[in-house]
Amino acid sequence: MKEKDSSPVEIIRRLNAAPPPGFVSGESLSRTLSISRTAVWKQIKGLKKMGFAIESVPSKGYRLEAKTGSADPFNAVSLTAGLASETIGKKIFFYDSLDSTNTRAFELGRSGEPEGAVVIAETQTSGKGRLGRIWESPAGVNLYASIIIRPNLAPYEAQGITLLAAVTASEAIAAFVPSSPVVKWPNDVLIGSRKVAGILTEMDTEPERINFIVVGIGVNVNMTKNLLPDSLKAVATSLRDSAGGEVSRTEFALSLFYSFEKWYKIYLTEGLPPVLGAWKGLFASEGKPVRVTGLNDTIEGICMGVDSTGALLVRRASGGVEKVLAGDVEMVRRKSL
Ligand code: BT5
Repeated sequence: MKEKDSSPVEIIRRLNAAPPPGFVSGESLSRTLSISRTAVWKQIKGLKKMGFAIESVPSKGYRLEAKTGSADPFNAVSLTAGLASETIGKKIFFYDSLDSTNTRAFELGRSGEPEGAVVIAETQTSGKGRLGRIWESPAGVNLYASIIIRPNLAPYEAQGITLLAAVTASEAIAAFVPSSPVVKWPNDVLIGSRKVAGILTEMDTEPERINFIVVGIGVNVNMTKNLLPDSLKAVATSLRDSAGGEVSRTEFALSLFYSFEKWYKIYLTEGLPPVLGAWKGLFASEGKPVRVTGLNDTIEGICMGVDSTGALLVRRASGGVEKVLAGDVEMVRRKSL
């Protein structure tokens, strides 16, 4: 396979790093990248086509205009050029459209793509939620990302990764909105009581050992309600709703990768307790009456938090405490218990 040309990323990196007033001369780009002036000019033309707003001023050179709205492209070049993480996002597979980024990441995981590879799509035609549900994935406004990781874990330990992803997504979201996000067990991130992000963790495993995990994260970034079906308009929200204006998807995705890498390193060195501690700090249902719909039954009771593996604990009216491994939680009114 032909190696990808790294010059577009290198040019954006240099323009991003240029001190005020932000100009970098064509001559300096040509010299530092060891490409001809004509090649620089062609690359700049290509980058403009990708959506980068680059100003060219004779005798001064090239400058990136302020990143706002349409001048803030979201693609593999903008992401790679801004990457602050070492492993997560080092390899980015970016698509205009996919059925599901998780499905593609799974194929890539099976063909040996390394830990940290990320699949992103501008839209998903069959975005997946849990248990066969649909993740609405309108084009060009949100983040649909799947991260491949290869931790040395037993299958039963994978629940921890879902909690880790929820902590990560919440941390990244918190940096872009004024209100603090909360988590709903096991995998939703909410602003107020509305869902802003969902996580779908899938794994390729043998009985004793996980081969790889695909962590699918869907975040509503700049989506407006008119892009959602009526049934979700009152229960979903986006960063834009909360921030009161557009959020850079590139900046957000980079911050998500950075947080993910940070928490993943903590998890690999210290285990689940610190992740669980952070997750508990975001969990708003403890001590509250809940109804949990599992695969086979529904139970109601008081939420007692989670145990050391991340399983949900619910105390029934009879006093017995149930441990729930999978299901959906909703808050209920106390008098119905
Ligand atoms: C989830 O499932 O919340 C997991 C969502 C994971 C999506 C990501 S996107 C990247 C990667 N590739 C994929 O194909 N999937 C992952 P669950 O807990 O089952 O919630 C699904 C429910 O959330 C739906 O039944 C709707 O009620 C609601 N929903 C669907 N789309 C939504 C959206 N964009 N925003 C908020 N809520 C949504």
